Amino acid sequence: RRLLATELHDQEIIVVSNREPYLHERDGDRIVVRRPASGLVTAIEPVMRACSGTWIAHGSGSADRESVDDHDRVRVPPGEEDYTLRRLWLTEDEEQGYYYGFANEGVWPLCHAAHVRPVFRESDWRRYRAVNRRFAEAVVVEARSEDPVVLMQDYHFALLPAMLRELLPRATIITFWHIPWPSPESFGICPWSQELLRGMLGSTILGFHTKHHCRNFMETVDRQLEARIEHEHDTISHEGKETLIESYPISIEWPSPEVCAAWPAAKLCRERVFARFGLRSDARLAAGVDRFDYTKGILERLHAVERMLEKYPEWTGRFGFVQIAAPTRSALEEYRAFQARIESVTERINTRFGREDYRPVHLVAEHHDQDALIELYRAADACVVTSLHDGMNLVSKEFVAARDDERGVLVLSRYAGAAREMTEALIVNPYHVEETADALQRAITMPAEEQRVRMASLRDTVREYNVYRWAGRMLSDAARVRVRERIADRV
Ligand code: ADQ
Repeated sequence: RRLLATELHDQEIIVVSNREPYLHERDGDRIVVRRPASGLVTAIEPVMRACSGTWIAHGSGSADRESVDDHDRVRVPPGEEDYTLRRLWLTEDEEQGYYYGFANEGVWPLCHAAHVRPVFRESDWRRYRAVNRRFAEAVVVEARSEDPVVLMQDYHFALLPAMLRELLPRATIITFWHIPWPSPESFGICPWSQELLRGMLGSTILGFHTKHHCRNFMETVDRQLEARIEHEHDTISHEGKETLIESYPISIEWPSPEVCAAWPAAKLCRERVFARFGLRSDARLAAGVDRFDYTKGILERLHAVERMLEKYPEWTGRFGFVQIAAPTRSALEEYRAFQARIESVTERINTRFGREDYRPVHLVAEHHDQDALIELYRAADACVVTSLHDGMNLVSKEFVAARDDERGVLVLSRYAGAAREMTEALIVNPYHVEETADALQRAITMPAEEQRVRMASLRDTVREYNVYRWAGRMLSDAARVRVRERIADRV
């Protein structure tokens, strides 16, 4: 964190993301501030606290929508006020077309191999373009210099880099794509694939979580645009501008000793969670924590739990699976149908294996605060991450960070970017129900010493490759490119 602050000394930093890091909600007469369930916010927030700057995002909290003008700025986090949050308020049409339509019914399924068909509507595309333009103009309004470092976040803003490049040619534009990049064939079905690629190539640096996503992106450009690709230097030159394509695996803020000291003991967490879900003291507990999204493999996870109970009947009455799922994008039919399906499968498993005083599956479709997540992570014998496709997956890293007792087993999908680093997890193919059920069985029966060895090694990895390293590497690459560009300007 200190290194990052040094790296950023005197540098103007602007972050652009769809989601805001703090939602101001009205609760009667009070305004309550809430952090959304979002991997992106989890990752960028500590960086912004370290370096100040301005974060521009779509205002989505209900509290002050009516009472603010378009140039709405607040200092956050509440009480600490380390940086400025500038909120852009979108109209319902804009939100519908840009966010729900093009970004979440188009690009999200396009980039995730989860077998949900993307939907491309001309009207959504027009809104997406217009909203990207509004954000580009907002960056110009907020910028205090002609060459800020702008960190663009994610698939909501594929067009923004090239738009901003026109408005602020000397800006250093770092775009981080938080979701996977698919194969050229998969991406090619998008009617506006070339426009998206051109937009992204306005970036100085384009970051993905893994080398595999970088390679997919370079191949996609190779097939679709007239561009020079230099694999040796990981660069793409297009219309006189060079973009560095690099992998930066995202992570979490590693908890400080003071933070860990304030956590309740793992034993106490276990007692509380067991009491809340009516589990016997000798039972085993597995947990899942996700946004309620079809890419997270929650259905496949339930099938694996069901198969495990079927195959190892000795667990009936002595095993609980708690799935915490934060409702997300509920305005979309696909998401509502998915949630209903999960609820009905949960019901079926509970009817099949439950008894009057016992339910094997507990589905809690709610957003939880940080303390509640830590309590669950520390209580569980296993954390189950079975994403069908995931850029990285931060839940797996949060679980490991919460286990300073070096207990607990991570079951992790091989299709999550995290599987590349977290090799001591039990790695599964989530589509393979039998394999995942056996991994669950192995996790909840793993001897303490094996748990310790695996967990200690996972903790070393996440501690070292934390979110500051993610941001630090990106920003020092940006600093190098900046120096090179400034020298080239002079000659
Ligand atoms: P997400 O798809 O949101 O992120 P993930 O990385 O797992 O996925 O992050 C989810 C975050 O939300 C975690 O910090 C988690 O604790 C929190 N969360 C989940 N359920 C919650 C609940 N019920 N209550 C409260 N908090 C909850 C996207 C990509 C990922 C990538 C991240 C960061 O899809 O692949 O890892 O961005 O780049």
